[in-house]
Amino acid sequence: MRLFLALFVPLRLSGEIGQAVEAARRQLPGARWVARENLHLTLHFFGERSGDQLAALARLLTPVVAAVPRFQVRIERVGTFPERRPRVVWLGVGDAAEAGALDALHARIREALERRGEPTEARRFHPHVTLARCKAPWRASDVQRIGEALHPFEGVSWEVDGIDLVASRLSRSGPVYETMARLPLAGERVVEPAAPDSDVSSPP
Ligand code: 2AM
Repeated sequence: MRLFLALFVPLRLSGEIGQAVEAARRQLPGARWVARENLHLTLHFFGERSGDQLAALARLLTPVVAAVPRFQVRIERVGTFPERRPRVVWLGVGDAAEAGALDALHARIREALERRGEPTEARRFHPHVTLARCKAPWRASDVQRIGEALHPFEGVSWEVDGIDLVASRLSRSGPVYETMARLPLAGERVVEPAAPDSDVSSPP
């Protein structure tokens, strides 16, 4: 199976993105748009793996991810790549603090994979949520039109409380994603219950 680690856009927000891109859909000839329920940010792409390898990766990564505190992420910027012959439209991560938390999660995962001898990408992490892909490159005027169509979109943000180890199957109607393992981030800090107050009249 083809495996990757993904941060899915929560469904309640992917609808909002879907509405925002509705106008842009009409602007881009020949684009394949990602289904709302599939909108995600890839943290690592493994490629073809066996069931045993999947289990080993889940065992390796579960404690690594569980040590990372939850954080807010914001998806807002619109971009296209590659720069010269653009074929992908994506949404990028918001301000520096949020991008920093995501980078830190990515770095932890990458270190753990490298320690295990897993191949990782040499190039810099470029977190993005792919909206649409096209076989033939768009013209500069197409790219400008999509930028304008998506301009009113103000972005969506949410608290990241887990990531998914996902298997991807190709079907005639596009990729079908199945979460094989859910990897939760660190939970809320447990607050010790206050000792029973014996004297309710005492000042705070
Ligand atoms: P993309 O959104 O930039 O296309 C499932 O296919 C996910 O894995 C997609 O989000 C895709 O990223 C990413 N992906 C697919 N093939 C890849 C590869 N060879 N290297 C890195 N990421 C890949």
